[in-house]
Amino acid sequence: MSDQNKLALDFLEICRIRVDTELDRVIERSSASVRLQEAMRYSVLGGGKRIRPALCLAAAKAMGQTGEAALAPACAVELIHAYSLIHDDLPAMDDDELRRGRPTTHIAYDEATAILAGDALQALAFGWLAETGQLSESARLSMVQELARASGHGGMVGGQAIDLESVGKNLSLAQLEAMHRHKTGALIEASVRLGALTAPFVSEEALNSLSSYAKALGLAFQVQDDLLDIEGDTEVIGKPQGSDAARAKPTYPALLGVNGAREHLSALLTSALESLRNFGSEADSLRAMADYVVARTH
Ligand code: GRG
Repeated sequence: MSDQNKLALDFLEICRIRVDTELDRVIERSSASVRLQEAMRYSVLGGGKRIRPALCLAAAKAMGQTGEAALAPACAVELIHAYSLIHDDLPAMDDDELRRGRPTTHIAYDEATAILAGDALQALAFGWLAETGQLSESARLSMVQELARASGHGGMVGGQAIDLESVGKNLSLAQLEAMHRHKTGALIEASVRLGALTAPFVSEEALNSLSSYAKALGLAFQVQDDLLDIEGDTEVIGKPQGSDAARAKPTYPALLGVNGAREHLSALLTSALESLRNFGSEADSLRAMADYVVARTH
């Protein structure tokens, strides 16, 4: 394991403990029925890498914010992520029975409870962000706006809609990237921006650099996800675009070939790291996270 990867894994573990402790406390305190609360806890605290909260905390650190102020936005982005996974797994969407090695929420509970748990987690994310005492009123308002943009029709939900509409179509690379920029990229970018916005002062230039970093990283995340998806499915790798398997879901390897997708991944990593060129060692956790995202094995 490279030193960078060790750094990222240690950082992720520290973030996981901090964030999970908070998430557990806040869900416990919620006024949901026992069953709904259980489903919320099951979906949020049952594993997961915590990439988004770690990016949020790493961006805060890069801006000199090492206190507790970034904890609420870090938890909020993880709650939005958890809600998106619950809804994505539903029969009307991807219809998956397993997530993180366990039954999906609608299998472990039932469909209605899963929908409600997702809805409740989304509302909890915005409420938490709006109410946190660690941030000024204007910072909270900016963050709520950023998170709404990233998770709604102009971001994650919009990307999911494009994804559903593109099944069976041959997308160009530009169309594929546009879909991923919305579906997964927007929340990853929001995670980084929210973290940065917890600092008392953030220059426009620093925020733009962090956004560029996050945009490249968001796409890199998806390329690596596509590569990991086909690793266990060599039949799909061998199928040319236009075959049933390639048409079923547009992916980077289907468009660029496996080697092309790997080259693209490496170019995105270079671009993400280059965006941090004006930052010093305070951005080392962001650098380690970028290396981790492209080298991850799950
Ligand atoms: C249905 C509202 C709604 C949105 C769906 C982002 C999204 C849109 C769905 C997520 C489902 C999915 C499989 C997206 C592809 C990106 C991906 C692999 C997400 C999983 O993220 P990780 O790897 O998950 O960070 P963990 O389990 O580690 O938290």
